[in-house]
Formats: sequence, C-alpha cells, structure tokens
Amino acid sequence: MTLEIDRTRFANLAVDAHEDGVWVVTLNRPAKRNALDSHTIEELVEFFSAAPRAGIRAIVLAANGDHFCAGLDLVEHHQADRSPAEFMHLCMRWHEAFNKMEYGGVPVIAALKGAVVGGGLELASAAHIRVMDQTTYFALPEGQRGLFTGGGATIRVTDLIGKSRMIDMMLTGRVYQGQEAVDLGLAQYITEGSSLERAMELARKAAQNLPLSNFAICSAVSHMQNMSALDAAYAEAVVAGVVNTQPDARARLAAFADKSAARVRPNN
Ligand code: 1HE
Repeated sequence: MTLEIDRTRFANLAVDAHEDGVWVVTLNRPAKRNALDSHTIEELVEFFSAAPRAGIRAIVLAANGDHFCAGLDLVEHHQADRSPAEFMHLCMRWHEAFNKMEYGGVPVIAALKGAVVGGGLELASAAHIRVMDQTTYFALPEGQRGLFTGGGATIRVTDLIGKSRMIDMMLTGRVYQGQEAVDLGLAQYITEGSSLERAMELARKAAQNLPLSNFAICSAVSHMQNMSALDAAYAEAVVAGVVNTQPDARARLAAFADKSAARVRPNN
C-alpha cells in the first residue's frame, strides 16, 4: 500500500517527483538563505514521515538560491523569545525530522552549495550522502551567536569528523571547505560543476537497487551504530535474513550465475 504525498501542501519546500522514483525536495526560502523556521521543520517532518511509504526510491535534498541552509531561523528565534521548554520541544521536532531522514530507509542525497552552517549542517548530516560544490562551506557559528547546537550536531557532526574537530568548529567558528571538507568526512563528493546534477546521478544509481536493500542500508546501519557490537551483529543477521532472501533478488542472482550481470571492476 503506497501513500500519496500531496506536493501542493508544502510552502517552504518545493517537492518534485521524477518518473524514475527520484524525488527532489528543495528548501525554498532563498531570501532567508533557507534558514529553518519552525514551519519548515514541520514540513520536513511531514515529508520525511511519509516518504518511506510513498514508493519513493531516492530523495535529493536541494536548495534554492546560493546557500544550502543558514541554520536556525535566528530572527524567528529572537522574536519568539522562547522559554527553555519551548525551545526544547522545538529541538525535538528537529530531531523528529532528521531522524525520519536518517532512519527512514529511503536514500537521501544532499546537494550542497554556499553556506551549510549551524542547523544547516545538522540537516545535511542527516542525509546518507552529501555532495558539495566549489562554493560550499561548513561552519558551526553557534558559539559566536550565544547558542548551542540543538538539531543533532553533537551526535551526527561528531560522528562525521570526531569530537575534537567538532568542538574546535564550535569554539572558534572554524570554516571548512574544498577537498579538506571531503577528507574530513563532511561530504563524500566534491564536484567542479553543479552539486545538484551530481546528486541526481547518485540518486538515480541508488534508485536502481531493490527498495528492501536500500531500506536496510538507510536504516539498519544507523540503528546498528546505536547498539552494542553483540546486538548489532545479531540485528545484522536478522536483517540479512530478510533482505538476502527477498524474491525480487532472485533475478539479480540468476544474472550473476549465468554471467549476464555486470562484474565489479576498478575505475579506469
Ligand atoms: C536569516 C538567517 C538565519 C540569513 N536566520 N534569517 N546560523 C547562522 O549563524 C548563520 C547566519 N547567516 C549568515 O551568516 C549569512 O546570512 C549567510 C552566510 C548564510 C548568507 O550571507 P548573505 O550575505 O548572503 O545574506 P544576509 O544579508 O546575511 O541575509 C539575507 C537575508 O537572510 C536577511 O534577511 P532580510 O530580511 O534582512 O533580507 C537575513 O536576516 C536572512 N537570514 N540567515 C534568519 N539563520 C536547533 S539549534 C541550531 C542552531 C543554529 O543553527 S545557530 C546558527 C545560525
């Protein structure tokens, strides 16, 4: 049973479906550098909650304008003058959205450009693959703003680059860009051209995998990281039991056995 996603419901996201099952979700507040206000977070929750049941094969998370995302909407936050409890609950909605992305089972590929800062980096780090272009830069300006991360950076950015680099970024406002950002793990790909084009290519490639394989890759790996090694090995065996015996895989295995399937070769 697939769920219909009504693309007209979104105001701060532009949502486009392509025939090959790749959907493009575009942050669409370029005049505010795609800062994440509470309404955008609710739209992300709504979209990424529905995505796993909507027959979507892969998602490209893109942005309109020159910048991917300027993080928390600081003006909204300033004007709302929130109480501690209000901001805690807001952060929990961020976690809801980003956990749906990371654990939802649908590949999410972020097409980065310009500023990927603060909560923008928290959003990007919930994607399974990050592609940056030559304009992309990463920073955590929370320290300078009198703030702290609230959208999962302590977990996901630390996981990508390690505790000391994460703390340095927050303390000093250090900016990473270019190949160094890839070498550190902030992105997996850097392109001379458009990150959106490269992200689309990768999404189309991932979309050719069987959905159940992608589900396992894009949920089980993250879940297993939260487990003890013993429990993770157990869970891996159970997931592999389900995925590796799926009827849809038989044709692919038969093609390998009769030598019609492509072989794995080194890059030229
Ligand atoms: C914003 C935001 C925002 C821009 N909230 N409105 N994030 C930051 O500390 C980053 C803050 N933003 C910037 O440093 C710069 O805006 C950018 C480097 C992203 C882009 O610079 P620029 O020169 O292209 O744009 P601008 O002139 O600074 O801003 C253009 C407009 O976008 C302007 O609005 P306008 O109505 O006056 O035209 C800005 O106010 C608006 N804008 N960024 C609100 N962030 C869950 S906790 C997470 C904690 C954090 O994320 S802290 C990090 C916050």
